[in-house]
Amino acid sequence: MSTTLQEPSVTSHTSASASGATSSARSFFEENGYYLAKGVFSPEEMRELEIDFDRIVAQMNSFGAENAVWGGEESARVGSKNTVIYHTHNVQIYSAAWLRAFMNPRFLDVVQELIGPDIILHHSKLFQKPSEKGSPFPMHQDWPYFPTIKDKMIAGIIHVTRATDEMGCLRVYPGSHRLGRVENTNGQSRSEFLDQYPLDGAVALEAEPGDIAFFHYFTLHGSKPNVSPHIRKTVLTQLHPGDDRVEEGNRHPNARLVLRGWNHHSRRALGNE
Ligand SMILES: O=C(O)CCC(=O)C(=O)O
Repeated sequence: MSTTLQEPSVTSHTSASASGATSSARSFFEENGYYLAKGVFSPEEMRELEIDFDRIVAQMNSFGAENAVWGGEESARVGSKNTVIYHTHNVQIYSAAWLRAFMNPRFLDVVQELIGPDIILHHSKLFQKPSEKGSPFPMHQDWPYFPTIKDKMIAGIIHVTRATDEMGCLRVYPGSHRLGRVENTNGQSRSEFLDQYPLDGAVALEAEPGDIAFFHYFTLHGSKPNVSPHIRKTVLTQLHPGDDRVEEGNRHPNARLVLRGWNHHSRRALGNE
């Protein structure tokens, strides 16, 4: 497939403060398929949240946490051998502080700017990329994992620690959300299409604690291994507007948490699930 994507530039990105230029957030997001919101949470708030982050990882380990490194050829090609990543879905089932973070008005104001006033948390996901050996993610689109009827799903990665390129920060191809649904792009099976989008050619979104990297679920994204002496800690939120919903029969964990506004698709049967 031929594309009209702009030339990638490593470690360049546009940013805006949570309080200031949010009106430009939507236009930047619509143009580029991603948006890095700077300083949404304060350093103090992140220090508090990091305590619960570490507690979640310790609790997972006490139950025998497994290495959640992706299998498959694509993952091996980007250096996943002998790497480790700790992961759990839905941190809000562990920690009230994290649930409060998802309800934080500063967070929701930015999300509202991007997807409107009805905000549903589909799921959240903790990732700890250990120092020296933190696993990479091959380039992929997210839609194959939880396709929705209106394709309005986005992710917002909340940075608990700094994430530099050496630490395996998120990398994106600006404008790739315009590709729409491309088959076989989940990043876990061999894809000639994804060969056109190597990790090296993507823009690295380096971030500080409290920054949030938002991206559309069509946006091609991935990350390199963490080869630094520092641990990379993030919590990803997967969000959609209240007039969208995942397609019938999708088996991915779905929290259906209404963070703001209304879920127009809720019905009695879902309440019983
Ligand atoms: O956190 C990262 O480095 C990437 C995560 C990711 O691509 C995903 O969960 O879909």
